[in-house]
Amino acid sequence: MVTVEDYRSDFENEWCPGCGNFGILEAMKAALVDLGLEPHQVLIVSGIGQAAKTPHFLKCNAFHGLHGRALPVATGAKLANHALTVLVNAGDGDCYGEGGNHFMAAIRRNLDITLIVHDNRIYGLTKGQASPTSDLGMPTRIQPEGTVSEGFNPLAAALALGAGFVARGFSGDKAQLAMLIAAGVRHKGFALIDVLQPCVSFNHIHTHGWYKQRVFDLAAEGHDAGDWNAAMAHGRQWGDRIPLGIFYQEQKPTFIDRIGMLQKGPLIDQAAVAFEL
Ligand SMILES: Cc1ncc(C[n+]2csc(CCOP(=O)(O)OP(=O)(O)O)c2C)c(N)n1
Ligand code: SF4
Ligand SMILES: [Mg+2]
Repeated sequence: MVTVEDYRSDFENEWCPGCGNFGILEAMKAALVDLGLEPHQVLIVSGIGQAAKTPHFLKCNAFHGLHGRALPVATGAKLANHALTVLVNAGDGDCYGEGGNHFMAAIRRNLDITLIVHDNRIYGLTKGQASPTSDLGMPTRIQPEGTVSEGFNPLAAALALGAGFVARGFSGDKAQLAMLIAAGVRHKGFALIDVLQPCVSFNHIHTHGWYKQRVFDLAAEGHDAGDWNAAMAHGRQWGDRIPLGIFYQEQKPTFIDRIGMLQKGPLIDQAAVAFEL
């Protein structure tokens, strides 16, 4: 039986003490164990950033690539071997900024990939510039008078693009986050889990305590995850009360369902390749 120990890596971890990334890493391990997945069945893909170092700290198949380019790599890997469980770890800058177009394309394709975005609302690795999810007017080390762009809302954008699984977790609630990650992996199709992640070094506004005072569980308030309009309304909710949980879930045909030759099994097991739709 697979255990958390099977995923323990010996890589040295230099995330700052107190960083929310630790909670996400623990929740990922718990989810993979809960799913009963052996490390050889799992591929974790990332781009560049503090979040993107996550695959180093999990002992399974991993690909650490270029900034903003995790989703194209994950797409190729999933198409070549769709028997693999593929997860992506990305930062808010990595996924919604440099990789924004790939985010849109991945939702539209609906490949069976789980995307976990470590949303610290800042560029952490490059020491504190505003990211796409930094709110309008948020002061940073580089923009002391505040950002001059509107913040990007990933949940509302994903819903508007037709995503079949849209969720938000919090690194400070590992049990709920592990549940959300496992649900995202179980969902057949593209799954977005945006994770509120404090960056203790460069985001002094969205701290662990700031989130603790505001987050609430959508499920406990009777939210119907099949109701797109309610999901969108909660997706736009921010401020004194911040919802967590599964905002929306709908089963749709995946990219693999739509391609005839992929029905015959993973490409890596097929001797001759003749493309047919
Ligand atoms: C194409 C490209 N542009 C910019 C950079 C520099 N860069 C590296 S990490 C990073 C920001 C990372 O922020 P985020 O994705 O939010 O991850 P975090 O470090 O906050 O986890 C930037 C701008 C790069 N490596 N490649
Ligand atoms: S800079 Fe921020 S995101 Fe990066 S390790 Fe430190 S606390 Fe975490
Ligand atoms: Mg970031």
